[in-house]
Amino acid sequence: MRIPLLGLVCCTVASFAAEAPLAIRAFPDADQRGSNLLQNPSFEAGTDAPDAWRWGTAIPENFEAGLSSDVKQSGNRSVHVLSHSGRMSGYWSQTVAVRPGRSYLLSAWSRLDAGRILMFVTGRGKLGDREVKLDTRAYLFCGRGHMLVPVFLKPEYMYGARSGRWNLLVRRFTVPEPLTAVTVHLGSYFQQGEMWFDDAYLSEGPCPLRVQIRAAPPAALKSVRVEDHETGQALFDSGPLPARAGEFARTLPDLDAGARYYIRVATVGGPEYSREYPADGLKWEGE
Ligand SMILES: [Ca+2]
Repeated sequence: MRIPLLGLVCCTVASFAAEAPLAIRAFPDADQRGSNLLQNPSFEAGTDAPDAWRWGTAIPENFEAGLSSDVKQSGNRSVHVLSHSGRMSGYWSQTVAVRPGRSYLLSAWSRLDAGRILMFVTGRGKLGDREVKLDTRAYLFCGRGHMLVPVFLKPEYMYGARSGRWNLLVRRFTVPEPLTAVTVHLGSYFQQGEMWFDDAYLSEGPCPLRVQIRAAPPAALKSVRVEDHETGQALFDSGPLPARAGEFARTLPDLDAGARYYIRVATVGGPEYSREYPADGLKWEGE
């Protein structure tokens, strides 16, 4: 699937005190990879529920789950999960044919207004007598709704995703022998909350990172740097951008969209802004 580049709701970057006049977006460049292995990845097809996805939970009455036309990142719809309590988890799932031994990149855009998201991939098989399991996870939580917010803690002091903004979930994983199918799950993990998902993407092999930055005048871009999340080493440096540059858009073929980075943007006569990729507060678990 092609992740639409235009018409997206651009989210601004938080500085320490106020919203910055910059929109920074980074995501897997699906155009460079071509096919999406997921069906109905933007949740546009279906009447009561999205085609090709199934809803699963052990306590159905704990959830409201379905298509949403009010909140979407692209097209006309997203898929929605409202969890009334933390008693149970619930997920939208889809099973996909894969090739053992190959590396895959899974990503999805999510809006989390409260609660905890879990995006995970599972698979199970037997290699001789040995049971083989795949269980790889990405968690994202939101400080809003926490019992101490906003009375004792300001929302911006809470670690985790900011509510009302589209966040990118990303996970790279390798399919163990002998699995030929895996199941992708997007949903709520044992916490009261509300969330939406849109533009899921699963592809085999390497996938480059695309970075798009837009400055609202009079702000202008000076330079863009992408750093390794762990070491801080600069992996890409644009050098000085043209005078009064308002936009920067580039696919970085050497940077894997399945890894973690800091994107740092210097502005002309203004502060430097930074953004974590894939999302602030995203936690990975498993292979
Ligand atoms: Ca959509």
